[in-house]
Amino acid sequence: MRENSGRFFVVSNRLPVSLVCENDRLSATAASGGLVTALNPVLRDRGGFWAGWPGDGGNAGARSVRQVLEPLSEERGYRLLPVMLSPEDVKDFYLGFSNSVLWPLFHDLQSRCSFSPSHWEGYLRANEKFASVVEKHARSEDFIWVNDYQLIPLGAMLQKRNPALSSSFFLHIPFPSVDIFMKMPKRKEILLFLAAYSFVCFQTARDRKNFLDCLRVFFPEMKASGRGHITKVTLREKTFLVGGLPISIDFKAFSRRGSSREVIARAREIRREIQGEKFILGIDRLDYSKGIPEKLRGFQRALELYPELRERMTLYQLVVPSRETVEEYKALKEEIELLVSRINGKYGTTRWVPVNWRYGSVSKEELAALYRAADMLLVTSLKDGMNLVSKEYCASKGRDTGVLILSEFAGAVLQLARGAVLVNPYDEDAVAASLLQGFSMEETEKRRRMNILRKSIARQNVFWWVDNFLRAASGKKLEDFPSREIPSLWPGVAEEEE
Ligand code: GDG
Repeated sequence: MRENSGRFFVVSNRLPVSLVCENDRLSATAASGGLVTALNPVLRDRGGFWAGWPGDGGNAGARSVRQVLEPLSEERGYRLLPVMLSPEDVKDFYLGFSNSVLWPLFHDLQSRCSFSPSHWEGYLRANEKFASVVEKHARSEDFIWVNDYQLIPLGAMLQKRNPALSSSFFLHIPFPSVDIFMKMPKRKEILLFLAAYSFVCFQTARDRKNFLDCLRVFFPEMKASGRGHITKVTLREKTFLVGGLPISIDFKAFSRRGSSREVIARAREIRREIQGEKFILGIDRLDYSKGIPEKLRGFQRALELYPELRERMTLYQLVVPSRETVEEYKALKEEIELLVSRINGKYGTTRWVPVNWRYGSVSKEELAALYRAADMLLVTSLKDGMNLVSKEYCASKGRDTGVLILSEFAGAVLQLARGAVLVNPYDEDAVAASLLQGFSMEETEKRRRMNILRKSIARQNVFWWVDNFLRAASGKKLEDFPSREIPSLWPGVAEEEE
């Protein structure tokens, strides 16, 4: 190992663990979500730091938080660094600018935005808190990797504090087209913050193009050059790189888990539990961008248009809790409940319940068994940065076949279009037709498509993604980083944080 080589330093809004304080006892639960699924295998492999907000339990006090996080860092093979946020920060930064402005707008759902000047102030204030933690622990040779829309200003703030700290940025959600981006308050500031990174990367070439178009509109003097995945941009005498790289999963890990004896046995059990010939699966976080009501309406339409499918296919929808305190999300949950009971009331029989749904999360093994058991996976996102669930489904299938029905508006479509059945989630008739197509697809055709999908995901897996990201950002490869090293805290920092 090279003594002075730089380390991985990942920063994201949430840590990969959440702290909860109940009856004065602080405990940690593993967080799930796309960002964690993608980055966890990388840090587990290479070690380094992961800085982020540990959730509301983080207010328990620095000493108790450290007592819980220290052993977890040892267990995971990388150091977890908490960034403490106040309730005010959570209101203005997290629920405010991040989730009431950037999230809906970047998902083309501008009518769901609510703008308020205090949101912007909170956004900057919280980013300064992240900057202060990163500055304390990072060295100039570290690879600082900032993730997602909550932390756009962080790179510029770090540079201001210490010009030797340069960082790269990955946006996990889509970047909107110019006409939508124009509607955002502080749009120029957001572009300039992004331009402060040495490398800014998006999920797809389309997102990258949207970003470059926005730069051109607001800063006509900017210069862009280069072909392929990476564009070189010069703006206000600074040069930085812009890329488009689709995030992925640890294909081998999903494939192995999906083919384990326990998972296969559990998948058989699930098949017996689910009534009907064909089992259709949906797995989504509770979020309006995922198009869950649209999925349910499409399923209902299939039962209406094709009576031959009744009593023969069952939808199992797992909805993973998210942003539960927000009114809009509570309303979405109620809408789902209402739609499910309407469908079941209208079409259910003594031997068949058309839709089963569960609000909660399941273990990795149960998730693998669900993927393995399902005849079809139905993804109807109205807009999605990538959608890892669709990749996990194919990776978990092993020798079994299955049909992936994929929204045209998920980033994953750019890679998976050749093997998936594509659908416009806004068109109920089209969703219904895709279900009929999946239902009646020949075994050989399913196998042909699944092979294409698996090959493409195996090739462009998460390590491919990280390697390309690192190469573009720093000219380094994954192996150039120290292997599984848990960095110690700077001398003095541990005491200071007490
Ligand atoms: C954002 C972007 C982009 C779900 N339920 C359980 C569970 N999960 C895991 C899945 C998957 C992840 O959560 C969901 O990832 P997605 O990519 O589908 O969606 P987001 O969370 O919205 O992710 C998205 C992603 O970032 C990465 O860049 O693809 O577009 O919105 O990994 O497996 N995991 C466990 N139990 C569950 O019940 N263990």
